[in-house]
Amino acid sequence: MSLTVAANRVPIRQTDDGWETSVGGLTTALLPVLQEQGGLWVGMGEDPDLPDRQPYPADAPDFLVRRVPLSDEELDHYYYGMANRVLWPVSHYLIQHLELKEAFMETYRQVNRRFAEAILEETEGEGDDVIWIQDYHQMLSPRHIRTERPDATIGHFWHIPWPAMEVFRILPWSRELLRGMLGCDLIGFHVEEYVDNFIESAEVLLGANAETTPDGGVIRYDGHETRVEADPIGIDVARFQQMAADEEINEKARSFRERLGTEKVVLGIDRLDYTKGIHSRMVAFEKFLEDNPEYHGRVSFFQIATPSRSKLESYQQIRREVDEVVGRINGRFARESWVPVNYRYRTYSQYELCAFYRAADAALITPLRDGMNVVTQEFITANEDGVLILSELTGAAYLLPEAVQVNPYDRNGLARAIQTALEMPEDEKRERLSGLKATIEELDVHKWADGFLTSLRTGARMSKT
Ligand code: ADQ
Repeated sequence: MSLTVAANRVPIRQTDDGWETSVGGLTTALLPVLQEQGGLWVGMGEDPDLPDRQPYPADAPDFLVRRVPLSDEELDHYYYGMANRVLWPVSHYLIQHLELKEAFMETYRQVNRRFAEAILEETEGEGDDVIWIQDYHQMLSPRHIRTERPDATIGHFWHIPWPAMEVFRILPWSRELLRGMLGCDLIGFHVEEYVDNFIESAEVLLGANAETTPDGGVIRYDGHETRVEADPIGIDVARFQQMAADEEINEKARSFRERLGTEKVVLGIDRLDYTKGIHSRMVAFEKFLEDNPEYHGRVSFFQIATPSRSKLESYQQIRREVDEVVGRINGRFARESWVPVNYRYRTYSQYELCAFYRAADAALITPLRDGMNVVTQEFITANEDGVLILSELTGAAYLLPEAVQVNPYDRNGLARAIQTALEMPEDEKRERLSGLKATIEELDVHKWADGFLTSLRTGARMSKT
């Protein structure tokens, strides 16, 4: 088998020491497959100085990196426009951020077509070769490929929520986008609820014929069959377990706690995105401090937010709002050496994040909506004795009943959950965490990739134990 991956970004980056593969769940899962079997990775080209075709690694190539070069305006409309100002907010039910501009869709069409052309140029489509497209940046390319090559094997994994049909249909291009997706043989989502929403969208908006199966469903449209199924993504469990056992990381975790100087540490780690609920979480922490003066001086909230999509006004706005609420809480409650909210606006290495995960007594992971949320899984794997407070509006929540689940819009409920977490008896904490760990081990990202590719190639999902 030869594998073609199409994702928004290519999996390699240039550093001062040369080229290296980027860190992240998707690359961790797919690079071993590409290295073993050879193949191709297609992604956007943002820098005109980089080649369109780059065999990697240069000295003994395992696979080919193919860039689809984009002009600044194309990047603006396709990526910052259609992907991030249309598909992202609508899929997360945050339609106040929706900017429905025809020019975004026009460029999205062109860029999707160019991705499809790059794939067709570089592949022959023989035997059991497969094409695996990732995420909401490429909804139309499956149909282009299907039209040119009716026998191609095309899969797609949708990493964010698929919204309720009534929300998806707000998009003036909802039918065209769905038709694009239905060029696939298999579409994977994190959880069954998204599968159900997708099936309903296809039935109602396109009049497609759908049948539910034990694994998800089969949609028949325009003479083609598309299977849909839930394949929840995982993390590289072994890597996180290994980091968690590393003495240096444990030393870092201890010194971090000492520096904070409080009995209890509550942690938040996210991309700075309005879907992640960082602002509401801070307001809930403020409420917790209001209601529980006995915790003043005894608990610190440590929030890390990675800069993300910072060119966009809505992201600049959430940054200002978070800065403001941190200032307000600290201005109100800080005393002597105690700073209630510690906030870092920067990126850390996975190694550093692991030390924070180990140090925390509780993780506050409260997105307003999230396809899965893998920070949850990283915390569960790396931590030994903490409590997970998890938004019920995440994909992860469907899989993790042992978490303390909260509605992220419920400020009082969230404030009470913080108290519950900080006062939870040791044996209950251990019991919950061991249930959570068992689930996360099953969700491993390598199993996820193998499972999806097997299902795509054989037309049947591997049986889950
Ligand atoms: P994201 O929205 O990016 O992913 P998430 O699943 O939480 O969300 O993954 C974030 C990743 O970024 C984690 O691996 C985390 O460690 C890392 N990260 C966060 N803050 C960081 C920091 N300060 N420094 C360094 N790294 C940081 C999308 C969907 C999710 C879905 C994933 C995978 O929105 O719902 O879980 O894809 O399918």
